[in-house]
Amino acid sequence: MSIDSKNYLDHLDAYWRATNYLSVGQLYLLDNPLLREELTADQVKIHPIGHWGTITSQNFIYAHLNRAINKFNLNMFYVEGPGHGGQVMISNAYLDGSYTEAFPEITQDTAGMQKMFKRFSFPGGVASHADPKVPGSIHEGGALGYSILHGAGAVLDNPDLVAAVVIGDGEAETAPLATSWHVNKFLNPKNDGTVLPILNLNGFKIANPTVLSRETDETLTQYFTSLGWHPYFVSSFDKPIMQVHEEMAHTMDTVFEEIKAIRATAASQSSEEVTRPTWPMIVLRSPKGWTGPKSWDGQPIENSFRAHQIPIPADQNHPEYIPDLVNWLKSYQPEELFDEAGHLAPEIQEVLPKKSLRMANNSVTNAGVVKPLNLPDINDYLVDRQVPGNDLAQDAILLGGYIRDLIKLNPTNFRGFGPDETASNRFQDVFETTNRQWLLPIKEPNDQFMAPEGRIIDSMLSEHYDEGMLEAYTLTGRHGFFASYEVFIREVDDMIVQHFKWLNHSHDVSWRKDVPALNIIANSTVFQQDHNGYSHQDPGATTMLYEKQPDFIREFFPADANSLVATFEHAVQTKQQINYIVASKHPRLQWFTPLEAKQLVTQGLRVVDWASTDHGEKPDIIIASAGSEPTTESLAAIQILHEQIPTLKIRYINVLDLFKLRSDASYGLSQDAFDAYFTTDVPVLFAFHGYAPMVESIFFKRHNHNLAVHGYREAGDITTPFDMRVLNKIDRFNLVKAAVELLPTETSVKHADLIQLMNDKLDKHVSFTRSKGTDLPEVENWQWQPLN
Ligand SMILES: Cc1ncc(C[n+]2csc(CCOP(=O)(O)OP(=O)(O)O)c2C)c(N)n1
Repeated sequence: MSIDSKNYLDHLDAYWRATNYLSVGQLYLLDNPLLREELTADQVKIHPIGHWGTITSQNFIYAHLNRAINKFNLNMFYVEGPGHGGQVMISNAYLDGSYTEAFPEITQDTAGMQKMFKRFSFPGGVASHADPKVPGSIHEGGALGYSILHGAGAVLDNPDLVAAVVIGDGEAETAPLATSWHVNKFLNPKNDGTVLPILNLNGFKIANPTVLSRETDETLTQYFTSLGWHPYFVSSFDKPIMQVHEEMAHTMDTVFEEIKAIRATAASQSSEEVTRPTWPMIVLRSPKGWTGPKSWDGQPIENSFRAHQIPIPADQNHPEYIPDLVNWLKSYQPEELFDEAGHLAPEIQEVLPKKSLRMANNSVTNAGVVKPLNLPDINDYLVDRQVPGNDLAQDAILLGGYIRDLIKLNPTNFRGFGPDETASNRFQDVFETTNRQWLLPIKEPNDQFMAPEGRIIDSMLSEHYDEGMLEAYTLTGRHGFFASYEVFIREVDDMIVQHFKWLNHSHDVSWRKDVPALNIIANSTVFQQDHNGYSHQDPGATTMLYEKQPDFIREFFPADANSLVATFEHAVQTKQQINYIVASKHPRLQWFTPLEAKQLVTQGLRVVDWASTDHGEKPDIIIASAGSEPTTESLAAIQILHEQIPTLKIRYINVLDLFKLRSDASYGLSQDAFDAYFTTDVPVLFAFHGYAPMVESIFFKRHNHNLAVHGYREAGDITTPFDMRVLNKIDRFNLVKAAVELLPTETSVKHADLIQLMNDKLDKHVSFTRSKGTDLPEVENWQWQPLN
């Protein structure tokens, strides 16, 4: 049967009807899947839950993508922007056999179909979205807006791959999606694959019309042309269905010929020569709830917002509406679509792609081939200092050098993403080996480090780009990092949360392979924003992530360059987790030897002997810190305490991997191990980079509640680096005061003079900074003196 024949399109139409039938069945039916007997109330769900409005247009697109695969032998996968229509990918995967391969109990017969219907959006069953249990999905689609970015991240460094990205017209209104059209400026047509956006203008969202659907084709042509796309329009309105199939088939043919031509041109050029092609895209106008009930209760359903979820109220408790449901289901003529046993009729099966090209089975959607990274020898980067706390370095610069060489060793499966901040975050050494990928004209010397091919994508000021593309890059088996100002990671809180949810749920899916970690580097942190001020001061992503299930998240607070590089080396080797690394970029004192840095990474925390005076005995006080500035201030406070109260037995603990302290994490310290570090009763003064309640809540589940935590407390401003610490009371003087106050009353009253001395220092600090605009020399020039 020729793909271009009318006969083929008749079969494609039948296939489409079959997917539509299966999609309605999943919404409503518990049993009697092919209506071989009269449908009774107990065979209908009590609470049908899911979405209808998006389904048939997406099934239509999917069917035509299958046809294009057959015609052009494409390596393609599907991104379901309106992921709330989970039936789309399930129905299509079921018919092409991928679903049964993933879930053998869901057989391709009446019994399997019944199970598939029942478990959809049902307690103990599967989600109503394109979640990790859906073969072929890397995009859950519940949080609208990220579909193009996920498609783009997947095709980076996958030159043969096409991401067919269906975008809802409601989704198109979200901020991340609205800016995603510019992704065509960052994909290299020679080394990267193709994103084919298919915008479905079905006219409505949950309760409103959509903006783009009310614009004319002419206006939309101008809009998308100005964004660098070549839009093709197909409309299903006011014409026979077979004409719509013909128009869609013709459009798909044109689009894939165009893509082939773009690729052929790029193949004849060097990767440095290529420029941004005008990629094609498709706009499909179709009614929301297409092919479903036309109206209900005198109100339009098809082509209305009312089609969004469950269009008619037929359920077990409303048997009077069951005949309407049956009429709807039978309108797809299931008797023509499925044979006696419930298999898809053999002649319809001919429109399915061959096994290896099925979108639901594309290996790229299941981590692809995870190639472990070639790692540089970390010993070439770690700096061996004889004395701690005596010299300054910029932690991020050391890490930049490590990443530069990591990129050199892994030229096709490691990438860095950032919102215009790679240089600002002090990773500029990476540009000794690579460039920023950018397909628009480059104007040197006004521009710098830009080329059509480069391992850094940071030329779009969009945290959504970074997060979204990195997510998909890792979900398809590659490695990388996203570095951003700490505060603006909050722009993508929800994206990180959605990725966490993906990892959490994919954990339960036996056939899903582990994917490389999502590494987030929080630079330009709250205590390093003295030149930007309060708007740039928020370490709250740490708290937000703390609230999640800890098995998929780690938070690292390296206090110096050695421990930062050792942390990063560890992070890029991990899988199935989000690594949140808080990194310092300003000149800061350096503390740990290469060995100590590595031990901190493997153990998560360490008692630091050279900063402790307890000499194996029970300490009078434990001082702990997590983060660069908290560590410097804790150590400075220890020095003052030791000078002023030489008999005081202090234990200092540096915490790198904070969640090791959690009792609710599988990798957390046992209660005994925790007590060995922190005891059950000795006062603990904890200086923390983030908000204090997080550490307080960790300790709440431990024995020792004799705790004072000093962290960021929203006392932010544009001021000196040390004044930021003073304002938030994580400075050495306030820490000393807090330590004395934590000591038993009889000891602390003896040291009223020390409290007074600290108050004097603080007063001096205030008057000096307010008159000179800089920090006290005794603070700026302070160095660690070994404790005797
Ligand atoms: C970021 C985000 N905001 C709001 C919602 C709630 N929501 C779910 S579906 C929907 C309408 C989606 O419309 P559209 O993208 O056109 O999808 P379709 O019409 O194909 O269902 C909304 C607002 C959401 N899922 N995600």
